[in-house]
Amino acid sequence: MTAAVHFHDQHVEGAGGAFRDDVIHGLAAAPKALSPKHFYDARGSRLFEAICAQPEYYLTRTEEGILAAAVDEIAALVGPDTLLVELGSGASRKVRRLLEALRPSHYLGVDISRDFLLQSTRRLAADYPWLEVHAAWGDYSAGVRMPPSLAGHRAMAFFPGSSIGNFTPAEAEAFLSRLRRALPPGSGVLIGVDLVKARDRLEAAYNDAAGVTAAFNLNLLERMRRELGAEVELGAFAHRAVFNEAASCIEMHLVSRERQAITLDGQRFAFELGETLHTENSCKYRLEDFQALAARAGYRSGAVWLDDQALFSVHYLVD
Ligand code: AVI
Repeated sequence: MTAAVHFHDQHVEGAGGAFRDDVIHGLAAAPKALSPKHFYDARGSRLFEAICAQPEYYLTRTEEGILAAAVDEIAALVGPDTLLVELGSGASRKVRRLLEALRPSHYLGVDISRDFLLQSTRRLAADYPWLEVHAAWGDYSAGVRMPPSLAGHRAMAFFPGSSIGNFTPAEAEAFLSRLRRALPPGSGVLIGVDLVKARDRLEAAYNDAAGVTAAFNLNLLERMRRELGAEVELGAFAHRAVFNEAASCIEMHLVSRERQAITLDGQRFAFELGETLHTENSCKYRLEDFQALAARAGYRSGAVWLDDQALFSVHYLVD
């Protein structure tokens, strides 16, 4: 760790331990399911960056366009001398434009992928010597914890990419409400939310022609093999992403191509032909439904920006 980045170790158990427990629990469940947070080991984080560059995955570039157009307005709303907290900071690319316009006094990146977090916060510290850079290694979905040295700073949480969509609406509401309680009064949230649109467009974004999303999904099985010593046949599973209209979510699954089993720690988890392991929900909102959800969590809408095709929205929520 270089002196320029203040590191806060907030991971609760060894990451491998949490993964093992969740995999055993998820494979024993009916239907079988695993939290999407486990996608993001170093390889998964790199694959996710590659997904963001795929032509079908409109989310990233659309959100970046919205942020570029709105950044001065955002800076005026937020004001100077804030603490910018980035949730799921990953490569910390989108935040750069915000940092340059807002000139916050402090930055805190929170991410589950330790190596990725360290690399990206070190780069921020090198590129913005006027900024006090903090890195919290942990699972923000379990609740954001402010490092004691940063408590009391008026903050703006930046939660881009429609990662809120990876929670169910009930979980999203609980998450926002916990986030509001974790941040000092008067803090805001700048959050990217993907919008409901035609099925074809949505499904194409999660079934890119280059197969990057498929590799990202299948990487979960590789992680099981590599980190947990699971016996699993990668070629015996296929990637599937479909829009569940009733739930307004893209659902990702790993579909068993045959009758088979995954063996882990001496336990055998049988799969029927066609049976799936549900790996992700990516919920899509109507504008008014998301605003109502945020209101139930105690936030009012300070501003909302859309692209000209209304594919994606960026909301500034105020306490
Ligand atoms: C991080 N999250 C918002 C992405 C999404 O679109 O739900 C993860 C992802 N899964 C497949 N492609 C991208």
